[in-house]
Amino acid sequence: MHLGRTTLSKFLIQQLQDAGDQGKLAALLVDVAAAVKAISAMTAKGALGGFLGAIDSHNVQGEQQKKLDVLANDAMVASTEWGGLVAGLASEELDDPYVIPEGFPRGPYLLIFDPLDGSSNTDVNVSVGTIFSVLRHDSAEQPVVGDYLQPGTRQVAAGYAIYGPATMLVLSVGKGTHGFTLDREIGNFILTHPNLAIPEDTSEFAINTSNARFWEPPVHRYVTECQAGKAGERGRDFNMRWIASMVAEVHRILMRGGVFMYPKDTKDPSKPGRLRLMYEANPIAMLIEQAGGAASTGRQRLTELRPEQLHQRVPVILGSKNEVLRIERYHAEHASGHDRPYDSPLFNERSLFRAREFN
Ligand code: AFP
Repeated sequence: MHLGRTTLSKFLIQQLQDAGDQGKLAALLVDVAAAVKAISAMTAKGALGGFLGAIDSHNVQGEQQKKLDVLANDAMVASTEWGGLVAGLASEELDDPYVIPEGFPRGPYLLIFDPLDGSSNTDVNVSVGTIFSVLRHDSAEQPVVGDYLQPGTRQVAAGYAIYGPATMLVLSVGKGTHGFTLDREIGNFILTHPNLAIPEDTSEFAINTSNARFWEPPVHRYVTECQAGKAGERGRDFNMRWIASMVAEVHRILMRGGVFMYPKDTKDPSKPGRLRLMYEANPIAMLIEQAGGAASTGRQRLTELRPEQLHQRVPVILGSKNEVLRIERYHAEHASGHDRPYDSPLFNERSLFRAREFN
């Protein structure tokens, strides 16, 4: 790989040459990249483009939509609906899956996306992103909602764009996680961060601490220990970040390690977490795992969760492997009534609750 020279298209041809789908997955990812360039151009214009502010409509989540939410969604649909690569689309901004219009051929993939994640940050000029997930649909039939409800382990590709000081595309087709930087002058994504690897340990955590009163005990235990620093159980100081834009937090973790938590809380019992499984948690979890990190609900590997609804929410704990393992252990110890150090007899070889072994 020639750093600074390999384009996204060349990289995908190399990574998918044995994929056996006549290059359709590579072509779909190139179409997604085209939508990302359009969204990047809109976000970069800010107030000058007339793209800021909210509109008088709400999405299926009941959230008021920003102009850019809708424009980004339109860009993703317009770039991918026509090429004969997808059987259907699903979006945070669309109540139901998008049916490919008559006259456009259908293809073997389902594309699921959050067109603009972190959009509450657009009006304050903080980095936002687009998150996407690709699943297979091998039937010639029109996909129904159930066809989208596949666990994250079935993803054939996942990625995000981050619209920051630079626009970057970070993606995986199951062979590692790789970062590309947009060269605006020539309109190409150039490979700048091949084979991203998350450090197994970290001293940096990200969580919205204003929700502390709603957290479950294992999360309280973990955050309290981090805040206790050198004098506490962890014997070292920790740093905290919260940007309120998941893509920005995840990008930092992929660059230097860390742990991101939007855990289950009691703030709204009807919601087991804030983040959505299909188009936020699962694609990000694939990228994190492909970079050597871990992604969990706190109680199980996130990508093994069997989806039940298209817009369902899920608790998310992801990042540096050893910290995610520790938080899972705290959940297991709490479940067994042993919120004590790991040397409890319950956690010997015969234990019922053992931390997940990462191979
Ligand atoms: P928006 O897209 O509504 O801004 O939500 C962004 C997000 O889903 C995720 O990107 C952030 O990590 C999280 O919400 C921030 O949530 P809080 O606003 O509760 O901190």
